[in-house]
Amino acid sequence: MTIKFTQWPEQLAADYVKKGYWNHQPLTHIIDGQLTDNRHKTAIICNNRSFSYQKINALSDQLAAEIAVKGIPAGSTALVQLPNSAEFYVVYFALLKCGIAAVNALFNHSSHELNAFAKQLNPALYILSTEHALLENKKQQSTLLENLAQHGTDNCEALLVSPISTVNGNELVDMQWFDEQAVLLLNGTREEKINRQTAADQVAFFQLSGGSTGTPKLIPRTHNDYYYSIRQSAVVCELSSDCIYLCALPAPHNFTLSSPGALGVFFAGGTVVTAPDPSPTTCFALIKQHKVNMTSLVPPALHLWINAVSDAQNCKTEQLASLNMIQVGGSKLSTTIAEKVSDVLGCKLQQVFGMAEGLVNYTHLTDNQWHITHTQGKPMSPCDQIKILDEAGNPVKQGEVGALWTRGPYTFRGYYNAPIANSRAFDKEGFYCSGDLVKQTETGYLIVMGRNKDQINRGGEKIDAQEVEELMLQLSSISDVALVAMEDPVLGERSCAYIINKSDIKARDVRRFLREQGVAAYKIPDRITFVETLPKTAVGKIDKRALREFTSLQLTE
Ligand code: OOB
Repeated sequence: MTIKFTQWPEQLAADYVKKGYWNHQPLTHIIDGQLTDNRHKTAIICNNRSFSYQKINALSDQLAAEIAVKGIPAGSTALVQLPNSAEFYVVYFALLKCGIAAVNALFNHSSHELNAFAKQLNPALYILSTEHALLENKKQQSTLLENLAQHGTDNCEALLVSPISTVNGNELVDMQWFDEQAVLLLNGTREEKINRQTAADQVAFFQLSGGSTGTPKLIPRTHNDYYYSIRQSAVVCELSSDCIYLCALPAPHNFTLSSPGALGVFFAGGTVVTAPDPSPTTCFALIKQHKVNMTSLVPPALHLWINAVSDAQNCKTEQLASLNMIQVGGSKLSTTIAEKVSDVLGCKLQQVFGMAEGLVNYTHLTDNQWHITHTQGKPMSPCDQIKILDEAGNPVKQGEVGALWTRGPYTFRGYYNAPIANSRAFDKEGFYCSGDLVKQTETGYLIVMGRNKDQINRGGEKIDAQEVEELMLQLSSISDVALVAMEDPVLGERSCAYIINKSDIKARDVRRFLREQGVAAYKIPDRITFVETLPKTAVGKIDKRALREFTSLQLTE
């Protein structure tokens, strides 16, 4: 059983292999590579527990064996939602070993998002954290868990993971099958080694798209393409086994997983320290305690870090003494903030402009200050191809703004099972339209200037406007609605809903309704404005550009 997905054309694929971009190794090779010289080195520090490479490998072997015993075949899919923790990586590698392709939901996704993923994938296995609020909702009949209750014993399995557990003071991972009382403690009881990995040119797992078409979309990532992006990221970011990386943003996100992220750090033989959130209070203490030298942040978190240090000078900089480099990406970083990083935080800045679909751009550590503070970096691979096109589809002149199209050895070729979205997102040559408006410097670096996709980038968290609009339209008192971005000094953007109201529904009713639908909190509109009409374009569509301009005028008044 293999998962269907859009493959790269044969000739290109052969070329990627010939040039060594694709090495035909499974993603678990990342850990295998450390099992000789580095096996006793600490791979992960999570709360008060630390796990060597050997331990992570053994735990994922044992979990893979437990999953295999349940009879879930290779080629199945799994829906996983775990917090930043060692368990996240144990599960990640275990599922790879079983040949089960996981979609890793973000921890702040709620039942609406999880249901949408489950509907598309029909997972044979759910892996959820017992600490997650969703499990509380079990009694409140969330559709997802109804699903689980129905299928839990026959069609699909569910594994519950307790993130923090010490049993008799041992490093154990505590997991429990949904339908069984017995707690499954991964303590080496199963000898069998499972190796049912999918072929390297097949789907290893799914990344999540930020979305802009109303339905959350899944991005198939193969071992070959993802492993290449990890190796190349590790080279560009000059990672070595000395790297001690703080994973403070959500672990499944493409930034913290592979750019170079935790997988890049494992590849280099370094150590990943997990943080439950990116706040200065949480992170500064972890940095000091574990001598962290690298981390990745979204711009709003960087903003908080800079403020925290500026407010309390010496004691904070002393806490950050080991920190050598902060990567910032996910949304546009202002030049003013970028310029403060080295002075205030005493470390280097690297800008990262990436996407779960593939292409990742980095500024390089050796770049001059202008490139580091004013650009979002250049494509990391010599084999990345980009086109910057005007509205008519013609290449813009060098330095002019246009839409970014890209293809290459680690940029996907199609969303999972989404032919209509794919026909719009790709051109005939297989270039993917990222929905970003960029210009390119003479030196080949990209500067992100805006967006032509219907999305709000709320401090790195992406909101698919259409998805939220469609939910609001389910309220019979709303006859039309448009969700647009409004500028925000901290988050960069927040969301504003313009609503045409048929009766006298209140903003709080709309928010309550969305919460009842199980929508992730960051998607609930920050501002709701009731209007008589919505501006329309010449072809009769809602004119979102006009609405955004109207919003920014209102904010500056
Ligand atoms: C990262 O991935 P996604 O899939 O959550 O979001 C991708 C989109 C890009 O198309 C762009 O619109 C925006 O996020 N973005 C940036 C940016 N980095 C991402 N916009 C402006 N400046 C930047 N530096 O966000 C992602 C994936 C891998 C590495 C880093 C970020």
